[in-house]
Amino acid sequence: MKEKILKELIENKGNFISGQEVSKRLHITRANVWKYIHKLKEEGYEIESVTNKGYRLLAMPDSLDMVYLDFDKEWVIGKEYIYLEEVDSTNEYAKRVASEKPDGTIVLAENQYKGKGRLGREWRSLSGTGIWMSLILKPDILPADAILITQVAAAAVVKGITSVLDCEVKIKWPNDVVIRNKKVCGILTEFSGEIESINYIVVGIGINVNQHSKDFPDEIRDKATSIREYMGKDISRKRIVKETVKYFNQYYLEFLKDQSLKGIIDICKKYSATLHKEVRIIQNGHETIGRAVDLTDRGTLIVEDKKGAEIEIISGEVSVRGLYHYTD
Ligand code: BT5
Repeated sequence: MKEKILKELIENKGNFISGQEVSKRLHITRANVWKYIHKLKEEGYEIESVTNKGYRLLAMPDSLDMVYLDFDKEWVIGKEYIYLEEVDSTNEYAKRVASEKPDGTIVLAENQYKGKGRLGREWRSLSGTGIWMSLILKPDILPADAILITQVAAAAVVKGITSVLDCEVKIKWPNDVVIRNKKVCGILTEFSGEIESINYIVVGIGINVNQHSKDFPDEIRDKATSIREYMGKDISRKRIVKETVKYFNQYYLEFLKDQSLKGIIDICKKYSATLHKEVRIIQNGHETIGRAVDLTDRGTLIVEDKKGAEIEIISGEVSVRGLYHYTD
């Protein structure tokens, strides 16, 4: 019921809605309307109450609880939205519910106590400061193509952030987004499927938004950053979620339509922090040093090694000179 009242307030944002009308429409007493308004105020919504006029929403807190109310009804991504105060990991949660949820379901949590990166690494997810979300996808593509979704997500994150803020973000292939050579976002794509078909893909996106540098633990402080650190002020997470979801929806549908990443790869190239740099790649314990020369339309990286031979990298650990600890 609280959500319904909030929806009424949001749809009439800036204008008064009468308590009596709301009580009639939602079939609850006026006292109950007041009770829910009171709860919303406690959660940080600024609501003005004036006798004979009713209630008027002035400002919303930065909770990501109701952000889906701002989503376009036509979007596939975010049609179902699961908001959690706390979870082990949104990717793990998404995998637990994936079989019964539709394509495009979003799982978002304020806090993750076991946020994870690739290869079982830890993802630090300080409560209420970032965007910790996973998307459940059920595309009709081959399992080998599931990894391409990481590029869709990276393009959506850079477009999502740059459409809201004048912020210099780049993509470190394949799954990081960086600001001023430090990591601001990590993407983790996991999938379940058979040889020929996909049951589901879960793509997890973690974006550091309002952390201060001191909020990052010692071991990552010199390679992690937040949007706040770049902008010098707190940033609304809502708009970034909305725009990222909007672009993800657009690129995902484009990708499903043509089964091609062409347009998306153009964005990844434009914002690349990897191309034309010296890179060090570790694959199956083997190290290659070379220069990143191209990104293919299949989302793979072409590296020219010291002897001038071109190698196609599909996945692996990539260090880019100048980023994180790879500076020597
Ligand atoms: C990633 O792995 O970058 C993927 C991170 C995905 C996080 C999202 S949040 C929502 C969803 N639910 C989850 O549980 N996960 C996803 P990888 O490339 O392996 O990088 C991990 C490394 O990044 C760690 O070993 C640290 O060095 C560093 N790191 C950890 N937390 C960080 C943070 N908040 N900001 C920047 N770097 C971080």
